[in-house]
Amino acid sequence: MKMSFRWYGTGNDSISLSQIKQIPGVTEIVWALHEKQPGEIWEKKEIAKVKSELDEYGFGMSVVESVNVHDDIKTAGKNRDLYIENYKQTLKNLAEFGVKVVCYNFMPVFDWTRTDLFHPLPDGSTALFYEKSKIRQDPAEMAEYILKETKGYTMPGWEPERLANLKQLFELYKDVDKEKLWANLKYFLEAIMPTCRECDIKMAIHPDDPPWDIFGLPRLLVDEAAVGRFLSMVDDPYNCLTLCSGSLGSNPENNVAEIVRKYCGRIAFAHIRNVKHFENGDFSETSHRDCDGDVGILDIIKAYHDGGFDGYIRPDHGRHIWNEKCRPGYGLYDRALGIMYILGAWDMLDKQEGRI
Ligand code: DNO
Repeated sequence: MKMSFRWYGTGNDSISLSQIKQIPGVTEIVWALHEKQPGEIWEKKEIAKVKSELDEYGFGMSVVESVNVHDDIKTAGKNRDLYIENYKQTLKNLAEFGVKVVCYNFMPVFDWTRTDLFHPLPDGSTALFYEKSKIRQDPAEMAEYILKETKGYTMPGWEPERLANLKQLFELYKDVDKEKLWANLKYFLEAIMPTCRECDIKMAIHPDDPPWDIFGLPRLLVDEAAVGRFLSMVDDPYNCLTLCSGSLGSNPENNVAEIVRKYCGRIAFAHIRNVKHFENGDFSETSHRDCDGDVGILDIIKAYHDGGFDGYIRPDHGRHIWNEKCRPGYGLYDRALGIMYILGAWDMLDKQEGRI
């Protein structure tokens, strides 16, 4: 397992590389060119700039999160082949800098969705929260609220330029039902797999967050059956998963540890996030400690360990603690605590097996 930390880049993150360097065990930075619009080619000189920043601290740049997929690819729009060619060129450029895993998602219109970005928790901290009843309301109203609450940071998946055209975006997806979306995903993956093989880059899809349809839009990667369908639909070792425990785990029916056990060999990137469920269907994100949430963090870590997981892992969203001013879910302190929790459990398992 290789421990990583998501960083949004110089001038785009409240956290510095020198701070991350002091978190024990982190060897990789999960990065992206956040100013790029879906469909644009990532140029070598832009990638080289990030590499030189990371080199200064001895961090690897093996994982990109995300190279976003253009809506024409998701909807089989008229320029999909052009954007697929651009995607392949981006993969080739990334491969030259040692990138091994590209995380992406295939969610229509919205990426991850929450109704409150700074919800108060009983311990005085705040965390991301999902209130089911709010989702039935107007999506435009919600997009406006989310953008206002990002406190000046850009939120991946919630690019103001895209969301300004929300009506047109919904229009694009009006004839795209679940089966069409599956077919468009298959078309995309089959087109890029030869490039992935040639470049030795694994494509790692992020599950839908939350794992159910919202605002009438179809969502695909929602449970174990869907994960199985996805992996057999394009049965290629380069077609992999970003297994996000908090996304799948938002549905209490999903047993995330079981999914990890079943598909460990096809998980290229692990997101460890904890979530607490409420009876009315709401959920709150919590600390990474197993007993603070319901997804079974320790069972999940054990499942990775038993499966000999040697991919990349990162603590996912944390709470906002100690008055930290940071991007929602992506502060320094609680994610650093999360890393120590994950490494503590992992080291103990290694020790029990005489590996350390
Ligand atoms: C949220 C993240 C997602 C993820 C994308 C991958 O915090 O987990 O935005 O990066 O869905 O494309």
